[in-house]
Parts: sequence; structure tokens; C-alpha cells
Amino acid sequence: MKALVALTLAAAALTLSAPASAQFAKAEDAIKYRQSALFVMGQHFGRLGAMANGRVPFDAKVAQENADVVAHMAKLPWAGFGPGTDKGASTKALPEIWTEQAKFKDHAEKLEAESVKLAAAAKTGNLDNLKTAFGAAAGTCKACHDNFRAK
Ligand code: ASC
Repeated sequence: MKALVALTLAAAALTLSAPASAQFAKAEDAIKYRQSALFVMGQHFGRLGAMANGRVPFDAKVAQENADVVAHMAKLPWAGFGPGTDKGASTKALPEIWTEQAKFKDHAEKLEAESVKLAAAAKTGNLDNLKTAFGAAAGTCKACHDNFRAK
């Protein structure tokens, strides 16, 4: 039974860390890594939001570039949520990330899927497509934050 639990945890950790293959010397590095990845993604996502919400003029090329960055960045943060990284630096990550790993993974995969759709929408050069895809992607950010990030 113990072995099964260990195996299950190892498999879950592997799945969460697979896309980036990142290695961390200490928990603090993993925390910095995931926060940095999410920050960079947020900056590019914010530029898309500004266009989707009409705060800046729509520029199809800029939208495409930013959406491509978001789609790539969306794969990265999860490697930084490995076992033992619930503390070690200042973090808003809630314990549920580690106690409800399947649910957390589901949220991460939703973001990844919606950011691929966002990049595809940006590629069409159509603002309405961008708005729709941006809204869906933003919904996945919010859902995960509501469930797994401290206020
Ligand atoms: C952003 C950003 C987030 C999400 C979230 C969506 O631009 O940095 O974390 O959108 O606010 O609800």
C-alpha cells in the first residue's frame, strides 16, 4: 500500500514536471521559477487583454506574437509545483495544490488548452475571435486562482 502511494505520488510529480524538464536545487528555486513563468505569461496575457478590451488599438501581428508567447509559457509553471515546494520562499500557493493534485493538474491543462486556442484565434487576425478566446483563457486563470491561490 505504501509502495502504491509512493508510486502514485511519483507519477503525479512526473506528469506535473514533464513539459519543462526543469531541475531545481532547492524549493526556493522552484518557487521563483513558477512565479517568474506566471509573471512573464501574465505580462503577455495583459497585452492581449488590453486589445481585447479596447484599451489599446488591435494590432494583429502584436496579438499573434503575444499569444504565441502565452501558449509556450503556459506549459512551464507546473514543473515548479513539485513535492516539497509548498514552502521555502514567499508564496500564495495554497496547500490544496499538493493535497488535490488531480484537480490542480486539471486546471493547469485547461489553461494550456485555452492558450493554444488563443494562439490559433490570434492567428486569424480577427478581433472578435481574439476577444472570445481571451475571455475563455482568462476564465481558466481565474478559476485556478480562486481555488489554489491565497487572496
Ligand atoms: C491576467 C492576469 C491574470 C488573469 C486573471 C483573469 O491578465 O495576470 O492572472 O488575467 O486576472 O481573471
